[in-house]
Amino acid sequence: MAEQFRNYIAGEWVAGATASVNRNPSDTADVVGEYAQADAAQAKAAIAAAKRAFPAWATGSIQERANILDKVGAEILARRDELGTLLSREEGKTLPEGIGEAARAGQIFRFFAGEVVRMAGEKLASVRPGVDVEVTREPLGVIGLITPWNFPIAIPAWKIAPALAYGNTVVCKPADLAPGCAWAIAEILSRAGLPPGVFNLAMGRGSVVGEALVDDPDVTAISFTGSVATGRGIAAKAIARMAKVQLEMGGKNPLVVLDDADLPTAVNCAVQGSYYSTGQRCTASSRLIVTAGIHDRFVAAVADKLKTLRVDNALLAGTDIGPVVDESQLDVDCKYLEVGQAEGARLLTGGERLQRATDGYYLSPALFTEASNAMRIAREEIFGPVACVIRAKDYDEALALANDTEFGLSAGIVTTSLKYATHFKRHSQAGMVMVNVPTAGVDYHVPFGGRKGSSYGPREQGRYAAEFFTTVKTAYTAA
Ligand code: UN1
Repeated sequence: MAEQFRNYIAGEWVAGATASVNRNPSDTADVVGEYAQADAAQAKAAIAAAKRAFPAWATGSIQERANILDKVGAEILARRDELGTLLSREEGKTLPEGIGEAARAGQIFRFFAGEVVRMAGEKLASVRPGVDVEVTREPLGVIGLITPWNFPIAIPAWKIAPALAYGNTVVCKPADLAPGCAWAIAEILSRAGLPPGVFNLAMGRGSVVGEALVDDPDVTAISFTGSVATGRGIAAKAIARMAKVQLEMGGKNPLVVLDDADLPTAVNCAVQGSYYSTGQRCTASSRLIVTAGIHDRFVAAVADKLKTLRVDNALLAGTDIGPVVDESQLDVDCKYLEVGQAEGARLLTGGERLQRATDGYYLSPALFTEASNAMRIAREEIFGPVACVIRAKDYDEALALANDTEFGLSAGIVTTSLKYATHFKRHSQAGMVMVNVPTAGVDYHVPFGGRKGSSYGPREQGRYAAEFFTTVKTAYTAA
């Protein structure tokens, strides 16, 4: 029988109403475990526990809070290989990527351990003589966290750590498809000295647990990462009841390659950004916008490189690209391969279902050329190992194409020109701009987020996380 993993509510491990099977996408015969699924009543119990725990946590010792977060970070870092292996097994990114992501989660906890004791306010003179003004930050209350499957340890970490650091209590609902890493974080938190109810894990379906969090008046704020459609639905409901909301959603990130680019750098940025982690990153570059003078050389070099990549079981040494996360995502990817060809783009290489020693959702990295920015493959987020090349006559046209999208998360340029790099940094309409580095793969201590349809609300990560996880108070005192 598969191992059973329970929810963590009010400091107790509790069985769910039902359970769901977490399966390894590299080897569908391999069951990671059976994970509890909360029903609406259990979600409510988690919210109630977080509400009860809030006053004491919000006003308790900041040294204790910092110690707990530091301890959690240290344990995640010490266990990075084991947690990274779990991640790769449940999600399908390669082992080096899984271990790297686990390490990132540990660093995030340690970063926010430090932030706990660095929270500062402001003191100003009032325009009225004899009056002082103080501006301070306070926690919000119970925060509902809804996290995706594609970064199953880093994204829970980058929402849980700041939420707790700034004095909030938490109910976390991880993705149904890959809840194992969030469960592991919950298990570490359960031994770290948190008072019961400060952190609760309620695994289960978005339509049940997610909805309970979004609708409950006791949940003050919701931070969500996932699809555009789900995000829009959450925003509408949250705003209707005046809850604070932070959304990280899709991307259709451009990587501009100019004639003066260093070709190996351009190829590395394109291949890393578009195909690593199986293209399942909201920061993935899916539009390669290439100026005429380098276009053919770039396309040939990327196609050559893709042929050398090994697509196989995520846990095998030497695998460059793991499987697609599940059958329904594979269907989406394959549908877009058809759509692109029907629209007139040329599928230059890849896009084939592959059989490997273990039965998994393997797809070879697909590159379209002769794409136009009007095509659906250039406008809609695919979330798979699929990218398209769009030809541009010069930098100005490339910039215009890069910005011609509903999204605005990350945008990259490969160039040796200071003039174009500087102009692109100023004029890109994305939240994050990358010069000679891939669009995906971000640091943990600086703001993360986008513009337009990609994000809503304050940025995540770094000290900017305080914008979402706290509220500001302005106090006036006449002495
Ligand atoms: C990264 O590119 O390092 O869901 C992080 C996502 C993003 C995280 C990307 N929120 O893909």
